[in-house]
Amino acid sequence: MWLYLLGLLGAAFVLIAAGLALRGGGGSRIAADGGLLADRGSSYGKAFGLSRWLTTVDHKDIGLLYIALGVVAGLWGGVDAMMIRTELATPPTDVWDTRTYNELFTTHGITMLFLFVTPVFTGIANYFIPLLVDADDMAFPRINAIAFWLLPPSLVFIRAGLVTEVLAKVLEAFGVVVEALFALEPPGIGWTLYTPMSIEALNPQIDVFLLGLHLSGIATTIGAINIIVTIFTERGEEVGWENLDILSWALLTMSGLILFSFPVLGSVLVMLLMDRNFGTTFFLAEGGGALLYQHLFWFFGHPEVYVIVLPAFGLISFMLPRLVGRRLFGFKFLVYSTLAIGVLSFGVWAHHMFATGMDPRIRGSFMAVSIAIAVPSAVKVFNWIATLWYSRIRLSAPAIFLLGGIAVFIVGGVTGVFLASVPVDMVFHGTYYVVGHFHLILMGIIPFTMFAASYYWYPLLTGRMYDPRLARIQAVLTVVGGFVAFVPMLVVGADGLPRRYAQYPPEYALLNQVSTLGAYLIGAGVVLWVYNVFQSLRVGPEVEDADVWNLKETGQFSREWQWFERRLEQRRGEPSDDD
Ligand code: HEM
Ligand SMILES: [Cu+2]
Repeated sequence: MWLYLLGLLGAAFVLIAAGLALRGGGGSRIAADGGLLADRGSSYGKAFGLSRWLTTVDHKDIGLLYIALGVVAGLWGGVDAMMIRTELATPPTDVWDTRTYNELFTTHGITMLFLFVTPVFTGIANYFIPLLVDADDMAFPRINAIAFWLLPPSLVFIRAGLVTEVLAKVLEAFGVVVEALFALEPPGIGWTLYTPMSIEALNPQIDVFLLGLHLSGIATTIGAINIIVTIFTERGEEVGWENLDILSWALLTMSGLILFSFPVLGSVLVMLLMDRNFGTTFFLAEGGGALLYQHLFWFFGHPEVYVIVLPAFGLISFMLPRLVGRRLFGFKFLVYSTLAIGVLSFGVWAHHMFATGMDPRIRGSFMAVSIAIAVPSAVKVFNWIATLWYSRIRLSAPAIFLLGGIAVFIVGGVTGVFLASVPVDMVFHGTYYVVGHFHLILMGIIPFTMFAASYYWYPLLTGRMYDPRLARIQAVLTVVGGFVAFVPMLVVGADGLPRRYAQYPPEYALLNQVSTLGAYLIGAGVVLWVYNVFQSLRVGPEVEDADVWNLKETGQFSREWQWFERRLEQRRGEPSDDD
C-alpha cells in the first residue's frame, strides 16, 4: 500500500520539478521583490494566487512558504507536547495508553527538530539573507524551490501513521475499508531511533518514516548549499566579510554544520532501511552492533543541536542591539565564538554515550571538549549582557522574548555543563534532568527568538503592525510558562525520575502538575500569537514609516529595512533611486 503512496508522491515531485523547469527564464526574469507586499500588476510576469505560491522561485515567497510549513509543523508538534503533558498531569496511565504515549514523544521530538525548527530558520535565511547581503536572490532560485517542495511530502511521510489512520476512518465512514491504511502505526521508538528496536519493530510505518526523514535531510542539505553559495558569491559590492551581519554569519555556520552532518544521517537512515528490509546487519549484534549506530547517529546528532541553536543565537545578536538602541558589543568575538562552536560541535558527540561503558580515556577527552564548548557559549552571553549595559531597554514584545530567552538559556546552558561531566551524567542519564536541560534551550531560546523575530519583522513582512499589547501578554505568558514547565523537570530528574514513561510514582505528582501548568501557559501564548498574527493581517494599522524600531537614531537601519523603505515609497508612488 505505502508503495503506491510513494509512487504517487514521486510522480507529484516530478510534475512540480518539471513545472519549475518549464517556467523559462528562471530567477533573472522574476521581480526581485515579493513577499506579502507585492503590488499586483507591477511585478514582471509574476503569477498570482495559488499558482504564485506553487511555482514561485522568488526567495521571499519561498522564505514565507518555509516559515508557513514550519509553523504548521510546530503547532502539530506542540499539540503532541500538550498531549504528553496532559497524560503526565496524573501519576497513572489514564488519558492515553502507553503505546500512544511512546508514539507521542517520538513524533513530538522528530516533528519539532526536523520539520519545525530547521524549516523556519531556512525560511528566515531565504527571506533575509539576500536582502542583508544585497543580492538579487538566492544563488540557485529554482533549486531553492525544489528543496522546499521536498518538505511537504516529508512531513506527510513522517506523520503518516496518524494521517493514514484519519484517512482510513474517513473512508470507512463512506463504506470503503482499506485495511492497509490501518497497518501504519506512528512509530514509538524515540527521536533517536536506537537500534535494535528501530530494526526489529515490525510496524511498516517505520520504513515510511525513515524515508520521510531522509527526504527532509536531502531538502535541508540542498537549502544549506544554497545559503553557503549565496553568501560566498552573491554579496553586493559594499558587503565584505568584515561587515557581513551577525545573522548571516550564524546562518552560514549553520549551513556548514548541515553540510558535514546531514549526509551522515542520510547514510545511517539508508543503513537502517537496509537492515530492516534487505537482511544486512550494519547495526545488529552479528554485524556492527548497536554502538556503531549510536556513534554514527550522534556524529550527526550533536552538530544538529547547534544547527538549530546557532541561528537562534544569531537572531538574538542581530535584534537585541537594535531593540535596546545600542551597538552590538564585541561583534568580532561573536563571530569567532560562532565559528568555534561550529568546529567544536563535531568533537563532542560521545557525551551522549557516556553510559554505554566506553573506554574511560575516550570518555575523558569527550568530557573535556564538551566542557570547552561552554566557553564560546558563555562569550555570547557576556557580549549580550555588555550590549545591554547602559542601554535603554523598552519592553516591547520582541525585547521581552530576547531577555527571557537569554535568562532561560543561562539556566539551560549551565545545567548542560553539569551533564558534560562524566560522573554527573552517569547519574542523570536518561532522567527528566536531561529533558529539562534540553527544553530550557530548545524551547527557551529557539521558539522565543522566532516569536521575537515574528514581531520584529512583522511590519516588513506584512506592511501592517501587530497588536503590541496582546504581543506583550503573549511574551510574558510564554517566558513564565517556559520556566514553570521545565525547571520542575530538572528537580524530578535530579531525584531520579526516568524520561519516556507514561506513568510515575505519586510522590512526583505535584511537580509534574506544575510542569503541565507551565506547558498550558505556553500553549495559551501560542494561541494568542496565532490570533494576533492573523487578525493583524486584516485590521493592524498600516505602516507609514519604515523605521518602526527607531533604528536610524543609532545608525542600525539595516539593509532589509532600507529595502522596505524603498518599497513603501514605491507604493506611495514617490520616486526612488533604486530598482
Ligand atoms: C510547550 C512546549 C513543550 C513541552 C511542554 C514539551 C514537553 C516534552 C516532554 C514532557 C518530553 C519528554 C517525554 C518523555 O520523555 O516521556 C519531551 C521530549 C522531547 N521534546 Fe519537547 N516539549 C516542548 C517543546 C519542544 C520543542 C520546542 C522542541 C524542539 C525544538 C522539543 C523537542 C523535544 C525532543 C527532541 C524530545 C525527546 C523525545 C524523545 O525522548 O525521543 N520539545 N517534550
Ligand atoms: Cu550533544
